[in-house]
Amino acid sequence: MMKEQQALIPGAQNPERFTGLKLGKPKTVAAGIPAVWSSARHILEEMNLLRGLKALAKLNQKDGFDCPGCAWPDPDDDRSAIAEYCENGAKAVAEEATTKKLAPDFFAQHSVAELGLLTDYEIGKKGRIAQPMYLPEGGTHYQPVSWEQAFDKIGHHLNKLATPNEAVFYTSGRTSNEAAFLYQLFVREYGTNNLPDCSNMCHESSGVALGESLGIGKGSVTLEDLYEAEVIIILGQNPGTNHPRMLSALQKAKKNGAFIIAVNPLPETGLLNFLNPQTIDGVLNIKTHLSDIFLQVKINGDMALMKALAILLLQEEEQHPGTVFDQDFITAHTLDYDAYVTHLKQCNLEQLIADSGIPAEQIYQTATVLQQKKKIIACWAMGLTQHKNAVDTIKEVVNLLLLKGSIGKPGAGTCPVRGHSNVQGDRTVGIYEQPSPALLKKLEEVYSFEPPQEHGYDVVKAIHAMHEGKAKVFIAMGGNFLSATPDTEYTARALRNCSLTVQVSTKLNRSHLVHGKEAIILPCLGRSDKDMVGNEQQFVSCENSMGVVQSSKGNLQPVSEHLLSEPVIVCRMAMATLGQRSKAPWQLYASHYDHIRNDIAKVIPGFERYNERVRHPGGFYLPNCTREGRFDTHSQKAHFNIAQVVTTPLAADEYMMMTIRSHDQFNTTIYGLNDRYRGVYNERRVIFMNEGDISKAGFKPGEVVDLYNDHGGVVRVARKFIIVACSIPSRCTATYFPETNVLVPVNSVADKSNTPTSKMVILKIKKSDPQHE
Ligand SMILES: Nc1nc2c(c(=O)[nH]1)N[C@H]1C(S)=C(S)[C@@H](COP(=O)(O)OP(=O)(O)OC[C@H]3O[C@@H](n4cnc5c(=O)[nH]c(N)nc54)[C@H](O)[C@@H]3O)O[C@H]1N2
Ligand SMILES: Nc1nc2c(c(=O)[nH]1)N[C@H]1C(S)=C(S)[C@@H](COP(=O)(O)OP(=O)(O)OC[C@H]3O[C@@H](n4cnc5c(=O)[nH]c(N)nc54)[C@H](O)[C@@H]3O)O[C@H]1N2
Ligand SMILES: [Mo]
Repeated sequence: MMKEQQALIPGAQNPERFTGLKLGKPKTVAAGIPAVWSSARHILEEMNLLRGLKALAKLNQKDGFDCPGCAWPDPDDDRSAIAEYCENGAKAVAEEATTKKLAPDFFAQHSVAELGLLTDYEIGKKGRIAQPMYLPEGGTHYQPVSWEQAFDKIGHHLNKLATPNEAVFYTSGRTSNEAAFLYQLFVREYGTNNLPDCSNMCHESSGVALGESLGIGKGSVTLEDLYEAEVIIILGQNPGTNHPRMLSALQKAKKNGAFIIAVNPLPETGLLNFLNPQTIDGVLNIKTHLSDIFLQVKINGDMALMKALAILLLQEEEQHPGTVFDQDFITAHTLDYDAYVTHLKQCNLEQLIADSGIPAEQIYQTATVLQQKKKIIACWAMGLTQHKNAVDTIKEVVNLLLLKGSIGKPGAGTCPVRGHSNVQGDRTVGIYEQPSPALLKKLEEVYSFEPPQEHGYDVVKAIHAMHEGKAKVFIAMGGNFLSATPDTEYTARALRNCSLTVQVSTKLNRSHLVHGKEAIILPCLGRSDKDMVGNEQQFVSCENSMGVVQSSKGNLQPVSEHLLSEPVIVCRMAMATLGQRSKAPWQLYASHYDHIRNDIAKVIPGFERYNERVRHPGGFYLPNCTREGRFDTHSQKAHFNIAQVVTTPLAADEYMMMTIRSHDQFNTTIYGLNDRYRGVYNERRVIFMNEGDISKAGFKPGEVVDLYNDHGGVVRVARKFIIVACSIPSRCTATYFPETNVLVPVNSVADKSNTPTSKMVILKIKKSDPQHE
């Protein structure tokens, strides 16, 4: 018998309302002219043509602003003068640069409870928040508040806590280097390392795996490497939707002769074919065929696949020594090769192939390709990081690269493709709940205060701490904590337990509506906004997925005169909280961002002459030991990792669910209701299933079902999803994030990285309960 799910918290979940599903054929080619139309439509819905053109003209240009979409790098050399962006970058800009705004009268007319009845799509379409807002204890409506009063309230709450560890300071990955550095400085001077960030739910597993295996938690390749690669393996990533500009890089690699292997449970359109709208070929409908081999892996079957490939390569190497593996590299630079070989010999190849879900002949074919190649790049994203054994899976990918000596040389290496446009930079400048002793020592040296040594809460630990009343004040620098985190109802309860929740935001979202006893919204400038301090225009900087730091300078008139920049907000929050006891020059930092960069240069390695180098068109590369052929592990060698494949047995009526992004969303921001490439229109409450599974279970496509997860003694329910048949391995299913976050158990996390297992949710599917119609 299933136990009842806990009572619902009003407004925590997207309403269970259908919007009218229309199905089309999944697309076989990405981008092209439909993408150009889609960009134009989204821009024109939010602003006039002039403002739209002005924004797009500076998007990703060397003197312009960094796209608020993904972290894919810009070319070092020439950039397209008119269109160095993609369809989804244009949507991200449309969403941010909208001229719609929410003035205080909007909040006076609509209670918080009423706003909670809107879908995420409807909430996002309301516009930019135009003024600081405050929700008093017991209040039903947000009211305007001055910046002064807002900061005083925050300072007051923080200063009355029993210990600084009762406060949590979250960061989302759009925050600039300047703002992020100041934020961690403020938080550590205040006295805690409670700095969870969106990385904890995103590429944390990559950071841990790469750090332990190779000595740096970042990828090693540059765009040039992609152009030179002989093989590019893309695992668990949907670049056509989430990193569309990567397709141009793949196209170029392909023209240079690269062989592309895609590993995914879904035949994602962007992995198949590409029409580059920025080239004549694309406009003339001449497509580039991208993947040469598509391996339709079972959810979490990647580690088994990697091991099977390694075994086949080993067999060949043993027959023809020195022809398959790079023995010189292995001897000079790695540890535990012999142990790894012994381990491979103990594995059962047939079982591994079965666990991967891929036909044996395709795996043999792939091994034959890899056998002959020396320059291999592995790219991956959330399809590898959000699983119980994610860290070991990524280390297994690294094992394969090490066997081939495909690391630390041109055309080869690791490429974890980051999500948010500055998520990598935020970590580089100190947003981390487990700071290194070196960082803390530097802070002490430069600022003469004693930073806290004890590690802080990551995202999952922060949720538990708030739930248990151990954390009482929650402050978010961007993001949408409630909707992005697992176990929506549990997290909602955690946030509601707080005495104060503060959101520094551009747009309204559900985290403003599920709040602590008191709540504050601080509206900030976005990437595209012109940031004036006094009479001088300021710029900030960001680090992309390949470790390039570049300036970002918005050029649009902000929608409201009451907005402040994130760096200024942090300075004023710090002054209101720390007052005279602070050792940092907050006033100076707020007066010109060069002062912030001068001090980042003193504290963070790799930022020497920051102000000078960030002003070079295109910015500068941060140091990267792996790229330079060194491994900064404790042994100064790269480590082969030995781990067992873990399989998750499913009962006869159970399925595995991955929560993925549609083509019309940026995380919890829903741009539209279409998922064009997958042929799903006007509806997000869908569950993708294997055709055979649908009939075996007695369902029909189009039928409405309820989804259940039973983990740790709690049964979670997400009601009303429409079955859509698609090409996906048997027993695997997919739904959109964040609608099904309610089903992701907060206690189901990846080993070592503590990342919620958002791509590995065990599911039962039942006909929809008519009681809930
Ligand atoms: N337009 C747009 N761009 C974005 C975002 C956005 O929401 N919208 N989000 C940004 C962020 S923060 C991030 S982190 C990235 C996310 O970028 P992605 O990682 O591409 O995003 P997901 O939709 O989570 O897609 C995961 C992919 O992995 C596959 N997958 C799932 N489970 C497995 C598995 O077990 N094995 C394998 N091999 N594949 C699997 C899915 O089928 C899907 O193709 O994109 C960034 N860019
Ligand atoms: N089930 C499931 N859950 C997931 C994932 C998944 O694949 N499946 N993916 C995870 C991943 S990879 C990530 S990165 C997280 C994302 O988690 P978050 O980063 O917390 O969420 P976002 O949706 O990116 O945040 C959107 C909000 O950020 C604010 N915002 C936008 N631009 C700015 C800005 O310039 N400054 C400030 N201050 N605020 C701004 C807006 O108010 C907007 O509503 O979600 C995670 N959650
Ligand atoms: Mo992410």
